[in-house]
Amino acid sequence: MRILILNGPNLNMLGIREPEIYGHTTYADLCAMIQTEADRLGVEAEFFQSNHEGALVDAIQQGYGRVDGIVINPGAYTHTSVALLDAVKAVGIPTVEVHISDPDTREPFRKTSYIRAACVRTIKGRGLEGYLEALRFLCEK
Ligand code: CA2
Repeated sequence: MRILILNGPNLNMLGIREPEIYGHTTYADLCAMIQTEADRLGVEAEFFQSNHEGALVDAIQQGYGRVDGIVINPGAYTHTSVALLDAVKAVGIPTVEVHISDPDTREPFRKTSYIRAACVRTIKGRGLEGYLEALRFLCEK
């Protein structure tokens, strides 16, 4: 089983800025944490982060026929991107939406998630542990 872990804009800044919201763990540490859980579960994890919407669409499309699940934190594109929604719908790969914070309890503009409609589950407000939960969920499906 192969799972694609996608992170959207600014998530490469994890652990560097806004630790009160996103914590002190860096993006590299996050990938290492997920890799450890993937090893424990016996699944292959593939990582990709981009600040560019089209690059994330390309990564989702390239998963077609190749990966069994996607874990995605689309960052701010959660609240703006019909293109990411369409990409997840187009490939039909079981996808879990993850947010470190709970966007529903923050500014009103964070309440909309376009991608949610195409996802099998949303995990939010659980910190980085949410990514591990998403991985376990996809493995149990
Ligand atoms: O809570 C989440 O995971 C979000 O997807 C994070 C996005 C935000 O736009 C969503 O509303 C909720 C922002 C990611 C920015 O990440 C940073 C990490 C460290 C420092 C600055 C930004």
